[in-house]
Amino acid sequence: MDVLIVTPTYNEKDNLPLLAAGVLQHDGYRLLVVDDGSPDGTGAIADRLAQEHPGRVRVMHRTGPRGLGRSYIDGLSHALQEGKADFICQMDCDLSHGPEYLPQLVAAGATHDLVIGSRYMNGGVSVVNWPLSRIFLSAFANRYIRLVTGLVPSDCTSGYRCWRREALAALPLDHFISDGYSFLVEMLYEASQRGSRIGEVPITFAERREGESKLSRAVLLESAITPWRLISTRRTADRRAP
Ligand SMILES: Nc1nc2c(ncn2[C@@H]2O[C@H](COP(=O)(O)OP(=O)(O)OP(=O)(O)O)[C@@H](O)[C@H]2O)c(=O)[nH]1
Ligand SMILES: [Mg+2]
Repeated sequence: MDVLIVTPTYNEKDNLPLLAAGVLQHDGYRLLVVDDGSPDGTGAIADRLAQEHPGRVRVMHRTGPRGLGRSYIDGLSHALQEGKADFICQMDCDLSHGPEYLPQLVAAGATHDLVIGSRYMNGGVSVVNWPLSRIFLSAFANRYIRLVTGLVPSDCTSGYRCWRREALAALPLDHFISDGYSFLVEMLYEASQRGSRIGEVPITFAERREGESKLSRAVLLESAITPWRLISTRRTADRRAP
């Protein structure tokens, strides 16, 4: 079984070596780093890791406009073109997503097309070191998205996911519009529309210890609009259908 982990990076020089070690401890797991020309030299560290682990670590150096969604589109498209991996996972590089959960996500992939590492499976939210304001924001965002779109998973904004290759290949990656967290919501919505079997595995999310968050006002605004855009596109498509 071949598992490829795709992680986007922007200024993660201290976190990347730890994440790589956590991923590579699992047999058969490979890592694809999608770096957006990080000014802190993350790209060079990724190149060094690729040299140290030939065949297990690869690096994409992006140029042009940076962004989480764009990076995922490039990384996931590469993973699909390569055509080797049975499972393709997405995870943040800031160690908020513990690599120790990966085998559980992959195992659940035996009976699901998409498995989400969820912070919301125990009633409350499983996070370490989050300020109350962040907890409220995340809980509100998830309720809002579920209410507007009708999505069922408890954690629609989690960036920790494992896809069966075929389910990922069925998504219109090139047509996605959103870029921040919304990109994750758009992926989930499209997968759900295509009848993907979606499962969840509980995780505890740890706030980043090193580096800075890239959460911006523009990203939040996009997140507020995207659920409405997704359902209106759906309605238009329904009306056009014969
Ligand atoms: N390639 C690329 N990666 C990005 C970009 N913005 C964020 N990332 C990465 O995406 C992942 C999630 O970003 P974070 O900054 O942790 O955002 P967050 O998790 O929403 O915010 P925190 O709660 O502060 O961790 C990390 O691995 C980042 O390095 C970007 O523009 N390009
Ligand atoms: Mg983070």
